Amino acid sequence: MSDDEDDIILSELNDEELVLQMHDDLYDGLKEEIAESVNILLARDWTPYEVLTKALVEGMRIVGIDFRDGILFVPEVLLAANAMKQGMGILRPLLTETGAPKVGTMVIGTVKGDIHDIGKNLVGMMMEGAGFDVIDLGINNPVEDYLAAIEEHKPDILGMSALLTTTMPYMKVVIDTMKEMGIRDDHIILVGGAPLNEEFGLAIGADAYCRDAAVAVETAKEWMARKHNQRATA
Ligand code: B1M
Repeated sequence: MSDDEDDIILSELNDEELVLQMHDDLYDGLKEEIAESVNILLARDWTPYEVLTKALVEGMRIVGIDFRDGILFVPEVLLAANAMKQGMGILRPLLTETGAPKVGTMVIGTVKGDIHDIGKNLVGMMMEGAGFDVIDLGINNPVEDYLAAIEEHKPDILGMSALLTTTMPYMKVVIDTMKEMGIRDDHIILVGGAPLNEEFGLAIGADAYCRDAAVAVETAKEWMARKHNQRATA
């Protein structure tokens, strides 16, 4: 880090400068600075969702571009991911606090072979904030983990996340197994992750593909309403 960067006093930057500085700090994996900046923006009355999307998610998007282009490597990206998680840790209680009555239960996990969890964690937080009980299975889940959690928690919604083109087909393994067991239609199945799209989601037999965490919440609510209507008219 240069002397110039050492001299930056985060609280003296205006909002726009601070957000750009956060993108740089995330890129450099500076978790203390990220934590400080998140707190500064919150103290300036930014909503937790704005801090999340404009500062953290956008910063990670930039990291992703340089990772793709071979400018950043796994160790640096891991540091960036840790800094992102530091920021998310501060936002988590704010995003999950809700006065809303419980609207349903979701089991969510990243599929087998895949250890990316930032996006999944965001979806979990936002779903909790919208009044869902969320059971997070973590990363690298074989079909057996999903089935055990479905059996134990009887969720309304099963959510799966995959960030790799090599792991996303595993979602179909889970759905096909549920079909074979005759339990597919007992649950709403939502899928997400950067390499997926709507076409893929429908092709593997999911109910919907969710582009981001906000869409996941909206989609979950829509499908819960449909489920209630179906019950009412049955
Ligand atoms: Co990885 N990685 N990575 N990586 N990594 C990607 C995904 C990649 C696109 C980077 C690139 O090349 N541009 C690329 C995949 C290429 C491909 O498959 N086509 C890649 C690669 C290649 C790899 C490794 C193979 C690298 C290597 O070892 N050589 C390796 C694989 C490890 C494994 O999983 N087996 C690897 C490792 C890692 C790290 C460990 C260093 C780290 C993960 C740390 C962690 O998650 N704890 C990492 C990271 C951070 C990334 C990038 C840079 C960022 C991912 C992220 O957190 N984004 C990523 C680049 C990219 O995605 N552009 C990349 C921020 C997050 C908020 O967005 O996860 O998309 P996202 O989640 C969004 C939506 O997608 C959606 O909502 C979220 C919030 O809005 N969503 C859901 C996600 N899940 C959902 C589930 C739902 C609904 C919506 O359920 C209902």
